[in-house]
Amino acid sequence: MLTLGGLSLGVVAMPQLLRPSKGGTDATVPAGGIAPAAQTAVGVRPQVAAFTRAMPVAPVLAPVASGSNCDVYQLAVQAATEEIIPGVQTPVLTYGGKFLAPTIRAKTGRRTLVSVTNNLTEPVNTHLHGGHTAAAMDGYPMDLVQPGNSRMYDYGNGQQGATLWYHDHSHHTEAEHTFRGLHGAYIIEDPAEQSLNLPSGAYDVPILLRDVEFDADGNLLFFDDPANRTTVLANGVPQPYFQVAARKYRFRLICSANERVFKLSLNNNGKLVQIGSDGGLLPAPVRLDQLVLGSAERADVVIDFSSFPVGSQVVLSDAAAGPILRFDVTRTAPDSSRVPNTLRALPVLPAGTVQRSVDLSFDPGDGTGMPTGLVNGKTFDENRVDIKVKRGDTEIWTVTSSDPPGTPHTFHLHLVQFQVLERNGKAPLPEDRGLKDTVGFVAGETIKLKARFTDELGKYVYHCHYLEHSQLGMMAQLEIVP
Ligand SMILES: [Cu+2]
Repeated sequence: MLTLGGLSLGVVAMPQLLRPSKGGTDATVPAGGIAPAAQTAVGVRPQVAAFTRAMPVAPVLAPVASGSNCDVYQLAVQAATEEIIPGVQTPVLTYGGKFLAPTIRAKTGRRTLVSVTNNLTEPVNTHLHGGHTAAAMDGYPMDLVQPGNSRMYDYGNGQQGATLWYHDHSHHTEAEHTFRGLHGAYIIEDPAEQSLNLPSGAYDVPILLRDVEFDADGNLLFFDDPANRTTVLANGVPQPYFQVAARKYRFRLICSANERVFKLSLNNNGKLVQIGSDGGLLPAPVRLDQLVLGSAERADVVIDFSSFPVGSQVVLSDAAAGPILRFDVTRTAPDSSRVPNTLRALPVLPAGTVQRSVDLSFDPGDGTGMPTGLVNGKTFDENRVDIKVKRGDTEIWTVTSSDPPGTPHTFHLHLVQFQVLERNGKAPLPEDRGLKDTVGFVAGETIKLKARFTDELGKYVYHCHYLEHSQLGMMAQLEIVP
């Protein structure tokens, strides 16, 4: 069910209000010249036979040039079609021409320069989610790449190894652009992790999980209740299979759904061993029967298929959506990898010296149109700095929502990884562990987190990562000052 502040969102009202007219642009023209789905379109659950197509693994993007301490990449944002449903060509937005965007594999301490060219007919930009990135390179919502233009993003990759992702962050179109395909995996490999001997190479596989809705013609249906996105895609494919060897794999799970909390488990008594979260490795592996992963969160898990005989099938399911991916154990393979009992200690942060409260909510207005997203009672304004943070400070933030109880949100802070200290005055939940940049919660809950703002100066946003919420203004900005 749709719970934007307890309101029911009219389908017809959404295009105008989610995409305000800018400079005479027809607000109902979907992104990038994609053929518009009728506003009255209704979602159709495509009939796709389960486990008949292989899950693709995104190609690793090859640099176009490399220096002694940097790699240069090119990504073109362009419209394309993709056969998501067998026999149906679906218009999508892409980084590089394919719905499943290429993976960028960076290294800790080695710069990455990414030139993004906009081949659409409307502005885009790119944010490296979870990146400890200079403000000018962060994909600020108003820092746009105009049609026909290119810009270079310069990522220092000074942080420890982590599973990040890149996605569009252009204000008022971030939700639609990301939904239609503008997102991909960005992995920072860390030489300091090599001695751990975790599964690597072909056994280190990113999996982007997201939900989607189609209309009767196979178009992606964005302007509808997100609760109707009932088809789940793993690396862009509904219910694929993935052939594995009877050995350990590291899967980097990325929830790239706009509004979703996955509750993932394996059948056949399979275990998910979580080794990392948003910002990198956990202090120690955690054996899970169920993994909770909400919008924009990541979890690195190891699955050991050696306990399954060749010929076995192990299904990854979501508690709500059902089976989403089947692992087929098809062969044996040598395995010298391991999951050590100790992975990587969390950084010890100084005591917090500044306390802040952040409240995410909706203003329902007069109830006839779309609500307005608010942070501490104010909708996003690029000309307003909501808080000033002194560089180097460690702060304690208390995050709540004054919406009707149960309204879901997910809080995302740019630039830094934080540690969740408490949830509802108690110890954090399993999904809160490790270094986080995104944390899901519902109205009525209280999240207390701690972050240290190091290195960079300038303006960064913090917002709800239910992207339709940030698109409606549930976003604010901080400025880091000397
Ligand atoms: Cu929200």
